[in-house]
Amino acid sequence: MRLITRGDLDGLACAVIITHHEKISEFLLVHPQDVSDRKIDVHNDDIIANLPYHPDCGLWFDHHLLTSPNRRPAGAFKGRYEQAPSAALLVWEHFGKDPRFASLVEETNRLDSAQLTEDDVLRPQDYILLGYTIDSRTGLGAFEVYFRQCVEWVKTLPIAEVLEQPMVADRVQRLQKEDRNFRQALLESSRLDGNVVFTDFRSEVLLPIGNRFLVYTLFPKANVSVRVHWGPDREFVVVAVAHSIFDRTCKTAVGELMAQYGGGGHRGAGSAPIPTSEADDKIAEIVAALKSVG
Ligand SMILES: [Mn+2]
Repeated sequence: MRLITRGDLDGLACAVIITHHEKISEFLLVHPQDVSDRKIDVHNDDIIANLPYHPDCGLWFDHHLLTSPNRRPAGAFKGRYEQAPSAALLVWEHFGKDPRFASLVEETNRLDSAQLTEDDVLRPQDYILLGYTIDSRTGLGAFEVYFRQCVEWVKTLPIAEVLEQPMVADRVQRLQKEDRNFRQALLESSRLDGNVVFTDFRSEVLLPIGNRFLVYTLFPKANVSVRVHWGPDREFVVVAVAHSIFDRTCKTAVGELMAQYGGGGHRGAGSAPIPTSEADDKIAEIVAALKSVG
């Protein structure tokens, strides 16, 4: 029996709980699009968690919005699908709510649904901090080894001891350094325009990376962010828009706004690829729309 999941804290928590209850011979970490596009070979005893539905699987758990009809199960399926703060919560409930995983699930809920405090962004602790280290940008091969290790540690050790493992501590250190650089880059490339914090990373040779919520701690007066950077080979400009997780007053349905520009998303976040020649006009339009709706 294999577990097919996503490489984030929610996927990790699902893996911890599922492997505690079922004999899993192999983990597969995959991108959600590859499941939707049916690029993954799925067997009838596979468990899929925190990913879109695949008709060949044996058990399925997910909580993400089903955006395309091809992701919808045609009839009955085994497992659980509903809107919830995390897939781990559904998995935990399905397997009888083992109290030893209660705080793992609670913290996974908070991170996966971005119900975070400023401290969770600036001084993250425990499972939230571990969650930030689960990041596939460091190269997939090494990442899979790390993910598997974390599953074993989280199953057997208290979270304080998980964070003391050299592999984890090393990633935490790297994250902290990355966040310092990211903060600098954000401050240099961002400005507040009414309720909008606008960040233009087009002049950066390498796209700065770091905690995506950091911008809302630096610009607490903004209720929405617009971030602009180059797409691959500078063929187009990517505009990414997201509601602030601290000031939740933004009234714009972001996915719908982005759909007008050939992109998409959900209510709180979305993005669109904009042709380079039209970029400045379209970006100005998007910012104006966000300011007028408020
Ligand atoms: Mn999730």
